[in-house]
Amino acid sequence: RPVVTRPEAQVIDMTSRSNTLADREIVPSEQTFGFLGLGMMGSTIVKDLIYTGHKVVVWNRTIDKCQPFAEAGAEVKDTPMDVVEAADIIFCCVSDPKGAKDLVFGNCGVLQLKDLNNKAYVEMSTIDPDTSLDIGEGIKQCNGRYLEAQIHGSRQEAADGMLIILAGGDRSMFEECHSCFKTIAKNTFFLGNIGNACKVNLILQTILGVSLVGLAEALALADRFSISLNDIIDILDLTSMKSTMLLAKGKEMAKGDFNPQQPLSHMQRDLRLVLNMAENLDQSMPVTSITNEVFKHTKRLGYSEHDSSAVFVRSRF
Ligand code: NA7
Repeated sequence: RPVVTRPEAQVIDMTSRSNTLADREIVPSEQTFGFLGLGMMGSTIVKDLIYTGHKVVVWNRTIDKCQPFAEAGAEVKDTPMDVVEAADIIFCCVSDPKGAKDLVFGNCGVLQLKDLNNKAYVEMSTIDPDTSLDIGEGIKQCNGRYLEAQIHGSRQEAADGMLIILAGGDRSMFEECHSCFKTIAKNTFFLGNIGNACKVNLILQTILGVSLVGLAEALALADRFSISLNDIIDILDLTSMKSTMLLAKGKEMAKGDFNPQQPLSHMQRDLRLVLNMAENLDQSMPVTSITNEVFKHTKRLGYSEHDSSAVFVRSRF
């Protein structure tokens, strides 16, 4: 079993802006935007929202992470409920469905306000359609409006303002969030009812997860033959199989550089959500099931916080 060190914590540089923002004409909405969750994705998004002139109110469970945003002009609140009181449109971007539900239904959560007075709640955390329906129902019962806006892309794509937004739910909110989405994403899609965007996001994650495991196994075999992994990637680049993702992840595997662009724990969470969805439909997904097992095992080896490409380490055993 290899010695595993945690990847270095990434630091948000409040002074650097995504290059693409210079080319985009963004007229910031006059509304006040709340933001719950300042992890890697949340921080990167909020940084650019502040930069493009949006008025932002933030909260994070670990309060220290709010400090740079306070210095950059955001208002910091003590609880999610306080953020909702102070904002018109509230974004949530936390690790998983449980965290997303806690922030809405939990202690000091959004619904403690009882009457949301037409405020708009946008769920950006990666969640399954059932969780999204539950959250949407809770928000609407308290006179709020709800949009799921799943963010598809890596941390680097977030930093470059090149995410893809997949949205479902309240169409008017989709329009109201336009200046925020234009700040952080290269494309936005409105996919209809609540749940649709979650489904599409998880389907894309299935393609990604299965592809990564295939790539890792193939490169591990090359390694056993002592064939240079860089040669394989160079040749792959000349074939019709090449893709930005396969080439980038292949290079990371060859270098053993697993700096988390998308943490392995998030990839495995997504595959778990996919398999739960499939289970409810009696949809057979044998390859995805095995892919999930491979990621689960890699997690057990200590690679949760590394990039999903660390799945290569397991394949080499
Ligand atoms: P990170 O960098 O792992 O950050 C996770 C964030 O979620 C961070 O702010 C956490 O707060 C927060 N979190 C996690 N669980 C909870 C609970 N139970 N309550 C409140 N806050 C919580 O993830 P990313 O930023 O890369 O990704 C976030 C989402 O965007 C994820 O769903 C991706 O798929 C898309 P902490 O700072 O630890 O106190």
